[in-house]
Amino acid sequence: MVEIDNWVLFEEAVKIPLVSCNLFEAYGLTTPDMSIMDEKSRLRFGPYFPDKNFDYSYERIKQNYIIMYLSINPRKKTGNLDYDFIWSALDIAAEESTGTWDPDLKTIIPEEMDDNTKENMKILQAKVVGVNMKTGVAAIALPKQGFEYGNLPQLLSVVEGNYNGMTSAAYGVRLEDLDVPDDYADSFMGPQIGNEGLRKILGDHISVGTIVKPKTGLSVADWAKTAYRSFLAGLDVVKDDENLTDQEYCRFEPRVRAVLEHVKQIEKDTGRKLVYVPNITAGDVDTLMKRADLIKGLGGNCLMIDILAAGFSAVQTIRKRFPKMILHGHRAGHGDRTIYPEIVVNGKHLALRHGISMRVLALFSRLAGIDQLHIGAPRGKMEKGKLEPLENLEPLFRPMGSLKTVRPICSGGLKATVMWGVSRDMNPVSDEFNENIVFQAGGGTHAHDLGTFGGAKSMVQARNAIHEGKEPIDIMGEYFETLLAFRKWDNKVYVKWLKTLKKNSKIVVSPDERPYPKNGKYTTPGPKPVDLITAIKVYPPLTDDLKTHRPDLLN
Ligand code: CAP
Ligand code: MG
Repeated sequence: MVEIDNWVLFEEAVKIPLVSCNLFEAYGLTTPDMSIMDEKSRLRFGPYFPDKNFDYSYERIKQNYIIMYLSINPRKKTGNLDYDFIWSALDIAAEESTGTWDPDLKTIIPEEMDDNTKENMKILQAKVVGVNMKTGVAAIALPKQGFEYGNLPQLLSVVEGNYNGMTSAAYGVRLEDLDVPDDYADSFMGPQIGNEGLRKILGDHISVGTIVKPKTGLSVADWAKTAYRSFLAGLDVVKDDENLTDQEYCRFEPRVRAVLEHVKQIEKDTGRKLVYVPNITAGDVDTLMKRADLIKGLGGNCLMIDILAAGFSAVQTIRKRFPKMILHGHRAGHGDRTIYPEIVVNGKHLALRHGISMRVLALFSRLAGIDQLHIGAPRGKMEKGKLEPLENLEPLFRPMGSLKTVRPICSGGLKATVMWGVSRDMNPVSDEFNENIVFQAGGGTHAHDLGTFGGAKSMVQARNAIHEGKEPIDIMGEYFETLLAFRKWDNKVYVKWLKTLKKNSKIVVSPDERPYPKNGKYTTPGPKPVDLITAIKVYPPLTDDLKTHRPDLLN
């Protein structure tokens, strides 16, 4: 049984902006009508009502306050939704600034209060500065003087603070978005390499990578061999899984030593630049530092941290100590905070928006100094569609002081066949490919019919095709790895390609075993295309495919 009596779920959905803009406008906020509050509430919440001289201009508020955009399912107090909603917003504003649950504080009686406290009290009150009564979003502006600059956990303690656990405030409250003043943003180190830096290191196209799979069980030798094959075939990035640190079955030190040796060898042989992403997440900061020092000493260029499991103090510390390393942020555990229930009432889908959005966690990560961050992906195993990853992308690129931008990582259940779609989906403004992403596939690389090397090749072939503006059908006859990927994972497109074949078509049906050279410029020829009669001899499964879809070609 679902008890919904006490819930007020807004029927109009919250629309999260996908491009950087004026958030007051984007969330459809209007000035709150404080006159609807009764005398008692006015007395209690007086300081948190903006007074009549309050300047509501977005830019002014944004540069002076940290603004929380909250979806609030108000606590039902009177049954008057407008009243209850504003009451909840005011209760949150009070809790996160100069108030507490009983406003009648006598810590210092006014006669005793020194001038500093008096001044502070005036400055530090949060204000409810905007509401959208249709979607249930309220903007609460917290004076920037209430924050310790450069201290991300302190920011979290406020904006992710007590309010969402307070029964008085709301039945479900979600931090949808956050605005921070430029000078506050600049008090953080932010990304040191960021999207632009990564483009310079890995090239002006999608970075392709893998997570070595299976998740647990590979010995050091097998793990390193898999990483080697992945890099050799052409992947830019090979990473530890989020749960792999220094377990007995695959120790950290021998693993990273073995992988970095391969990396150095391939870099030397080919002149390519590679990124091995070792997971340095540890139980204490000393060990974390030791692991990072080891990587640096061995010539590695990247450190991965499970940002939520390790915590933002750890991320900030690593950023400070290793300003020249690429910081890769894995978001394992975000779902506890970012995913909320949806219920169907009288056939209508209503959302109990609660917790914190991944978008805000992305913004935190950027402040803390992450250079490339998992933001989810459409067409895979994590998100339902493209909307949520796009919502998470925006704070990585929005103007924020002089902070660099962050390279988004799309990962989770992906494979080469969806790269075209994902790259297009990740463009918030048009249907053109967005090449400013890292595209990762674990299962999608190592479960390829030709194994890790072939799977990695299919990823590189897709990446290069996208860069050249080619579609899957244009290259399927050219690369056996791509053909096999589509045959396994996207039969519809595979069949579409079969339909394009002609009697005299020539196709490639043998693997490309060449190591990937710098900029993809091979000096030796790849496998030769053969006619269809030879092709079905070399790769017999093609016979059945042609029998089913193109019997005319077999006559
Ligand atoms: C992907 C992955 C990543 C997810 C995390 C995994 O493997 O290694 O951790 O991408 O999700 O363990 O699931 P597969 P997100 O490619 O085999 O799915 O990127 O959404 O944070
Ligand atoms: Mg993983």
